[in-house]
Amino acid sequence: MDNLDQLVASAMADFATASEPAKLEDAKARYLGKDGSLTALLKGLGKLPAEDRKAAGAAINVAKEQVESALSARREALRNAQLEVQLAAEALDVTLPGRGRGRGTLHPVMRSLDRIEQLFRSIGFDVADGPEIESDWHNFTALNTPENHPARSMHDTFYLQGVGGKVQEDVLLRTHTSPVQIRTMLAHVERYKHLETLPELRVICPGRVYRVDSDATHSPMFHQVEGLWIGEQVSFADLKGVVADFLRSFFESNDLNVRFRPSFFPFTEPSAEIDVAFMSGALEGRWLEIAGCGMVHPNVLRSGGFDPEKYVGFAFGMGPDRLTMLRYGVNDLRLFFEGDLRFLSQFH
Ligand code: 2NM
Repeated sequence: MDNLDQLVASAMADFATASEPAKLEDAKARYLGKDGSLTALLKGLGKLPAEDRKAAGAAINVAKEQVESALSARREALRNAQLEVQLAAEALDVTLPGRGRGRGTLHPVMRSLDRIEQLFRSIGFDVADGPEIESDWHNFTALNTPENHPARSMHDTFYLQGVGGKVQEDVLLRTHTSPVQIRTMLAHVERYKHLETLPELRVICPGRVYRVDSDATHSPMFHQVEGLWIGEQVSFADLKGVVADFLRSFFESNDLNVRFRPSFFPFTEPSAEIDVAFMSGALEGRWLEIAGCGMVHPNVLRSGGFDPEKYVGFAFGMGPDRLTMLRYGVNDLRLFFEGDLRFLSQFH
């Protein structure tokens, strides 16, 4: 049957030119669908003379099988082609180098604190910390700061609010790390109360402190390191030696001038301001205020549980933020607290 062969050839050609699945299914309908030409031929079998029916039926079925197998071959070819396109679009270049993961760096102030701790540990100091939310007694009263001292005013100190938003006069953000010194003194005295003479107490207290103050050189949160050495024979000369030695180690410079200038703090008597002058670099020869210090006031020793008739001590306080600025040549304190990685990642 010539026209059956033609029909098969025409179906194959239509399938081959169907460029996408929907068009292929349209072409299939034209041959195998309800109104398709092959379907029509099968329906017409009944009208043939009985003796022709069997041969014609067999020939039509052969043609139908050929069309069906051409159809499924084309379906698979289109599916494969579509998969190729999708794979090409979603291709990953597994040979590209990874993006990597930054390991991060220590904050420059934390690097200074690590250095400071290491240097003081090497001369026998312990490192202590304590709460940042403090009682008025630990932050002021125990440190010989009288009831009407300006540092107690709302202007300098962050007081906490209790239930109902009412300010709690007694609860505050510590304005210095000295309350940790008080806590450490009390714990030391308690720990060694069975001894006739207490072992020497040498401790530094690094940490965050808070004051109501904010400009290019003041941040409402900043850092402090306070040191304390209590014993039976601790002198102002010891204080000078420890501090001057520390500063020369910290700045890795032996030509560093250190001077002590009389000053006042409620918690020390006598008290002094500590200045340094670098002998080279941008700040050469200029005296810079770097720390405060003094002999611990008898009232403070008593608050810490020490008998001021028997024990003496020195204390000092310095700002690691300022020390870090000097060490790295940073001129704006706020850079430390803005969290800008372009700045922070420069310190390794
Ligand atoms: C300073 C200056 C002078 C200081 C005093 C004490 C304590 F608790 F032992 F009394 N700790 N730190 C002190 C003394 C701090 O900072 C400028």
